[in-house]
Amino acid sequence: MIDLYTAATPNGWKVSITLEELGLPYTVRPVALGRNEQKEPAYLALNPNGKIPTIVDHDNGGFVVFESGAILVYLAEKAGQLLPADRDGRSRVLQWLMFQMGGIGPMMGQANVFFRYAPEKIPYAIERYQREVRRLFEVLDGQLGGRDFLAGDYSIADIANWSWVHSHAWSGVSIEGLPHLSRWIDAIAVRPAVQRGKAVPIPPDPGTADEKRIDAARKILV
Ligand SMILES: N[C@@H](CCC(=O)N[C@@H](CS)C(=O)NCC(=O)O)C(=O)O
Repeated sequence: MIDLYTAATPNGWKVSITLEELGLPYTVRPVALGRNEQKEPAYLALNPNGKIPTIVDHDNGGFVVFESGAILVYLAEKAGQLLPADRDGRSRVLQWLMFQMGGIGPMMGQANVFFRYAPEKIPYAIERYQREVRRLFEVLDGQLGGRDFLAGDYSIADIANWSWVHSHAWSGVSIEGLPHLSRWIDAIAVRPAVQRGKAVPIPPDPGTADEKRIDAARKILV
């Protein structure tokens, strides 16, 4: 059994979607980011960076993995799926996984901070991050032209990027004029495992979701 320490955010969904796709049993351990539980000593002992997600694999002597990209690779290798075994195929998937970890995630994260959460609206910062996110979306669109998925078969690279990109509206970045990216977002969204993983840990309440997200994010950012 695997313990998944998570919250309802893109980096958390990457892992719950991967676990669902792989059919690996897991127990959800919700971490209340708004109450800063991720900075408590017991959690920092698992994840020195004080962020979600983290997994503890009790089938492997309680082995702990933090950093969502590393967790995805660990799970895919454990199950022997969603990451090719051959060197070139594996490298292609890792390239697009790193693209998400080093580009899409940090840039969309900053776009969200300045567009949604910052009490002071700074046009230069909002435009800088939104422009960079749009540029990265165009790179994804180019890669998806003529292929169904980012790197061969459906893989952890698709899961990692999708978990962020599907919420482009929250970052205030349009996907208009990017037909391959739009088609890929829709195709992944209807996968049953993706829908189950996206509902972890708690499906957001549609009525108050925006205010709750902004409120929780502001508490973390102070
Ligand atoms: N590079 C880390 C980033 C994780 C991350 O930023 N997690 C956010 C939620 S998406 C978090 O825990 N924020 C709480 C905080 O910063 O205190 C990963 O990919 O695991």
